[in-house]
Amino acid sequence: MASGKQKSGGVDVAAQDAASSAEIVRTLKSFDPPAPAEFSKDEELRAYRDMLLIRRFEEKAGQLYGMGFIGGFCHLYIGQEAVVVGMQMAMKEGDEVVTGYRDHGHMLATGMESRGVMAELTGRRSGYSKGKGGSMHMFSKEKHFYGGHGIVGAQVSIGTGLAFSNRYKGNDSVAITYFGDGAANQGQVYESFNMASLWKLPVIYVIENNRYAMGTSVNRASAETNFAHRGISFKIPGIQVDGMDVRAVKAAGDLAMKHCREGEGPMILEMMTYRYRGHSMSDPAKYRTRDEVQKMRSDHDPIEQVRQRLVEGHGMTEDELKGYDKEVRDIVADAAEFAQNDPEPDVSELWTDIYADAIPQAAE
Ligand SMILES: Cc1ncc(C[n+]2csc(CCOP(=O)(O)OP(=O)(O)O)c2C)c(N)n1
Ligand SMILES: [Mg+2]
Repeated sequence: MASGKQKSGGVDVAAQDAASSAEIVRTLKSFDPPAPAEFSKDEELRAYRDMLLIRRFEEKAGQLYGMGFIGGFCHLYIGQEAVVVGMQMAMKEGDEVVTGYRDHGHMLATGMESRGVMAELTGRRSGYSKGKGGSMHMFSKEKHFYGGHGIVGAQVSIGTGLAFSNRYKGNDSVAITYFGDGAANQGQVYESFNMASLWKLPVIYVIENNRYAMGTSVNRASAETNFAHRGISFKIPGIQVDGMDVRAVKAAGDLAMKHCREGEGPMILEMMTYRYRGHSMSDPAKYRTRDEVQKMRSDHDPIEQVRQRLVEGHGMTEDELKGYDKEVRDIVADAAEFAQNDPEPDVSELWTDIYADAIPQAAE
């Protein structure tokens, strides 16, 4: 159409375009993915133990589900453990976590008790929501864990709100907001991105790209499959991270925490990860091959990577590692035992925890 410099109502469109493009390039280039963190033996051991706890807990939850002790929805996190554990290692007291429905790993990583999480799964009164919430609805104010949300993407605006609250109060806490590759296509994600960037809110958007949303692969559902670039229009920098390597996650977490705490606004971390189990407990698994799953397990397992480094790099013996395995198995066995024997909630609990203030007529 027009050639040369375009003018529109006196506005220099070409100059605006150039400025905006330069800004986009700056946003993209401002962060190179950092090298994986150097871990001491203690840090490797912490990562090993914390990831193993999540793995064994989830395996047990899967068994209890099969035995009929757990009802309703249950989404296992097996395979993705390095993401929450690496991020947790980069956090400090007061930082908040919010996530979707694949949430047991996030809870355990924040330090919530295995007994309380398992008892909630079995619908018992000592569960985190008194047995009335189940897998997707647990919270812990003490551990700064804000759920557990079944509506895909809902946690993104909640996490942005947490960050707004931190900014308003003038503290230096960061809201770590986890969501999936599928959730990344939700509209409210982009409304949140806009506000977070505009107001420079301290929020880290951790996109757990496990390549599938239920049975739909990212390539079938997403026009742009590089989720680290999803913030470009909002001037939010993003990087892709090897989410199967807990050291890479920790290094990226450190970088993003610093960015947020220095008042630079939000950041996106796209974690390249993989779930080994089905989307939920009922999954026909027709959308991927067994070989694909097997290859991820044998070549990239996050726990095995740490195990190898502990043996080869830190001279730990198999017997020493078995001691950690046993400790974790004992915690999980205790939680399972507790969750099967704890009583169900009393019928009167049907009327509690519905409104902030109890309604007298309801109690009658
Ligand atoms: C608003 C909304 N739409 C659809 C669903 C049904 N649903 C549940 S999980 C899911 C897939 C989400 O995938 P992803 O965000 O990649 O997370 P992942 O399960 O891989 O952890 C869908 C579509 C829902 N719960 N909420
Ligand atoms: Mg997914």
